[in-house]
Amino acid sequence: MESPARVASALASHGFNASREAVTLLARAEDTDAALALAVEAAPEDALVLTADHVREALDGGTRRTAGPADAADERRSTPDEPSVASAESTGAEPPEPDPSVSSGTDSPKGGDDGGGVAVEMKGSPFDRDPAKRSISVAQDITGQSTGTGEYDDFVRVFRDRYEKLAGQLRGRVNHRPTDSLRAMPSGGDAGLVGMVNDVRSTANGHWLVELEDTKGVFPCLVMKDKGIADLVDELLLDEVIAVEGSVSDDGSILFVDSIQFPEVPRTYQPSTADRHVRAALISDVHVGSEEFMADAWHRFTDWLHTDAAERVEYLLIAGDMVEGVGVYPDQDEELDIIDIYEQYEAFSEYLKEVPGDMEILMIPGNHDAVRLAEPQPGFDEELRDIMAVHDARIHGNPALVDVEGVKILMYHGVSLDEVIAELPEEKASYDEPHKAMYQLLKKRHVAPQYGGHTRLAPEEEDYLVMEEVPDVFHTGHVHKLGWGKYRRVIAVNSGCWQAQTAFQKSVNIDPDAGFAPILDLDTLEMQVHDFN
Ligand code: D5M
Ligand code: FE
Ligand code: ZN
Repeated sequence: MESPARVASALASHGFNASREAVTLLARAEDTDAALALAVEAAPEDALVLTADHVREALDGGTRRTAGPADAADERRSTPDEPSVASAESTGAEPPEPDPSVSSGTDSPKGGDDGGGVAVEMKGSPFDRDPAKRSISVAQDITGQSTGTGEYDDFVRVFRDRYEKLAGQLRGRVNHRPTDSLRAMPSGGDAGLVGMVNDVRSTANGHWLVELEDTKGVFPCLVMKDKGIADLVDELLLDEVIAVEGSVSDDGSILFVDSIQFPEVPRTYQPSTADRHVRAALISDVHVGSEEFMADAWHRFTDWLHTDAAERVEYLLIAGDMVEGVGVYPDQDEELDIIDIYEQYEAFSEYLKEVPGDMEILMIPGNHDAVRLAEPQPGFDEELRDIMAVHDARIHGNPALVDVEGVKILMYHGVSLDEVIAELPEEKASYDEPHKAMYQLLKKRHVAPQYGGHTRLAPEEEDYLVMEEVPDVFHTGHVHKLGWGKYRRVIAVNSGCWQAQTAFQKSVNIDPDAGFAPILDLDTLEMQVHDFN
């Protein structure tokens, strides 16, 4: 059989978004190129999507319609080459795919009976891939809303908004006293404070002094080393918002901390699920244009998307770094395969054409993409959208909160993960377990708490980086490591990449997980990772 991905790509270059069945029919034709030419020739001029019916009509010349109602006729393949499945969540393997594809096994092209050499078999399919059943919408996205000018006042406003939003989540849990009233407490006593972490330093005796800031001022809070909560201090990042409780010294100058609270995902959080068996592929970091972009693994992935095994995979979510970009890191040009940024997007668009035309694609930018680096990053501009117009992919900003059939997926590229991993102890966040770094972000209810290091911030009307809602799924990339797990029932997945190790990564010992596609069941929230190496 011809590579379905190649067929899809060829159809796309004729302007057709093709359904998976259409592609499979053509890929299985005896002479795929001839069949392709026939289908393209015969398809109605105004058809945007080339359907299996169009292909059948073209190949049969309208004379050999064997299967029942046209819409139900659906080509199936048996025993697709299933790539190896890395592993499933600890809860066990994913529920066995109902295997309605069980074809009669006579799925080789019949060939030659009508002189065209492009005859195909048709069988009914119980699958229902009705796009009308899909629903995907975006709840939060900076795209088109950016107003920030980068003035001092904008920064003040965005940090105030962060404080307000996160303090709102914490205030009900402690007896919050503003910093000015703490200072005025006549003879100390118990009190709580909700504040933004302004500074963390150790004292001469090995205790921790955490300075918290609210809208009235800053207040020193002392965490004693033997308090049992001292290891939480390890998790603190500057500019995150926490609550503390304890007792204020008699002179009102310091708060002795008994407990520390994070905004958190509620322990009882119950994620929502889709009402039908449908799946989404969650990937990121394609890096087209880099010499290390793994085109072969990509072809295997997109070929797989055309098989029965991927039947239920109806969504493709890409969390940034579509292309390698230019001038992102020193000496990056030495490893560029394509040096022009627009040509990189053109090439990316070609690779995207291999994806079945009947899948919904949604993407957000990353730090290698041609949008502003400061977060929140708006979605691609018109010029880039035009280049990537295939599939009508949905293009949103970074981060974006997306509702896919009732499942709230927070997509964020993940630049802050470098920071979380650098700041926190190894067991709490590391490149080998990137999902644990994501747990920290969930706990802090902010995708990029610490400002001023790796993470660049664009001050906007409000802080778009706060997780106001708890997502059901948190999807990031950037660190090029694969890792997933559950944090209080929220799925955190960092999706690896499609770029082999670069010279820089080699120099710092980053060993990327490339060529994997995490596939998420939207009805059970089970994860399965497919290896396309
Ligand atoms: O980043 C991929 C990963 O590698 C991410 O963890 C940052 C790190 N990285 C890659 N190149 C560099 C350079 N030159 N300096 C610092 N950190 C780097 P990505 O943004 O996808 O390339
Ligand atoms: Fe990347
Ligand atoms: Zn990145």
